[in-house]
Amino acid sequence: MVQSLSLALLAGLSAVATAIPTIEVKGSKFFTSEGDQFYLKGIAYQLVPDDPLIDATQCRLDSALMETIGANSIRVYHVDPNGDHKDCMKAFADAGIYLWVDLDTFDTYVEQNTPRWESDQYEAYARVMDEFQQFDNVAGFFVGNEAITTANGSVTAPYIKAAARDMKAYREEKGYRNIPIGYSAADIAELRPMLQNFLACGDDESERLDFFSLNAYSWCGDSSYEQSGYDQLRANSTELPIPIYMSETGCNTARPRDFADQNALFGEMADTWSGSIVYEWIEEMNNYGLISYGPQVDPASPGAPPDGFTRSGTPTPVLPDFPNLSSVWATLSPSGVQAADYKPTNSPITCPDLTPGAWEVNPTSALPTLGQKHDFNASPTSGSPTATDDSDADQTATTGATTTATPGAAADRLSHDLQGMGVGLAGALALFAWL
Ligand SMILES: *[C@@H]1O[C@H](CO)[C@@H](O)[C@H](O)[C@H]1NC(C)=O
Ligand SMILES: *[C@@H]1O[C@H](CO)[C@@H](O)[C@H](O)[C@H]1NC(C)=O
Ligand SMILES: CC(=O)N[C@H]1CO[C@H](CO)[C@@H](O)[C@@H]1O
Repeated sequence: MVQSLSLALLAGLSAVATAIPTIEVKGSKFFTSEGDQFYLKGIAYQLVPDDPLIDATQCRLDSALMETIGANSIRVYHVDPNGDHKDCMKAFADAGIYLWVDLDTFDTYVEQNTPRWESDQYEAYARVMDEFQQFDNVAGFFVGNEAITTANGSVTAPYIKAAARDMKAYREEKGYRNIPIGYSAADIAELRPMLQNFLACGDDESERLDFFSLNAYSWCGDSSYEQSGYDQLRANSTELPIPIYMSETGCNTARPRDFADQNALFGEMADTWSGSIVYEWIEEMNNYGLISYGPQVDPASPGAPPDGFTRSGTPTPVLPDFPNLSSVWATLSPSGVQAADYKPTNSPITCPDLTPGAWEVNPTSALPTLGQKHDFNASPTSGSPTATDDSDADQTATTGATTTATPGAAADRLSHDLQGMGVGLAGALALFAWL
């Protein structure tokens, strides 16, 4: 105990003395500012709907436990730009943990029923960037999470790309550090690989994402690199000029979870992919938790949390999931390449062809400008809302709608959970008023 206390003190001191290196993109990989390749060992972290990075005590408890299993990243879906995040961000930095955070808020995210990129969105995204750019352990921003949730959602892609373009421009204009800006996609088989390629395509670096990431739940239980389709995910990413990683993974349909996909991500795929974020830290109704803050209680009992899942306190590992992830990660630490030795070889890629019923974005159209909304009565296009030819758009949209369940189905459900929170913001806030 004495020994671990003094070790903890030493760790605390050295954290004060040395700032955490920042994360940057070079070619198709992430590097630390010290030149080491960076692979995410991440965990999705959203204890409360509006902002889990306010309660410093909680952040210290959680980051300390995450550090014991080698996590180096958390993903947070919603933050309040007006909150004070200094102590939480320091707690995570002291534990060597980076933040990947969504710029979109509950009422401003780009979504496929009403694709748009307008000033209320721009301003809300900018406020989150203004707050979080100050922290060296912010590794990346998302301009959206699962904005597209069905096979016929491709017309929304240009709005995602426009959001990234404008947020990159805002970052330059303000003189902020080059914090990577990307997107987190639902895994929709019908849109592979067009969506990732569209968001990464073109010669103009200022118009493409800095990274792409995928929420994939296709590796369940006793699967394999081939059976899960991960081999295809790798094969379809080798030409990508930007980094790619899994922004959610951890299928839970087969128990216990053994996180065997991590072996592939940090093994066969490590030349192309940059690691993953495991879904998720807190145990709640969806049963993806790595830890809990105590046993579920009867929601009807006095003072009980609305869903029975306590959302703060001392984290207790969920068994055997937590130790399983710990032991898998312990064996995986690809060294990758050093930035100085890495010469990016992937050239810019061309934008996917317009394919009615499959990918309804014209590769030669300009991206939407700020203030633009999608007109579903107009044609398949990425550009002008008054573009012509909708003769086969309606017909193909119908074809697109007959999509079958895919590995993305699980991700879709998660996204619906999250979007449900978004749509029912008032409800969600009321739900958490007891906190
Ligand atoms: C890989 O790309 C091909 C087309 O280039 C596509 O048919 C296939 O479904 C893709 N696979 C995955 C897993 O994305
Ligand atoms: C897209 O498909 C969904 C079903 O997956 C359907 O509800 C929706 O109306 C379709 N959208 C368009 C624009 O056709
Ligand atoms: C990879 C790993 O550690 N798997 C373990 C997960 O938990 C089960 C049940 O305790 C063990 O049998 C596995 O070996």
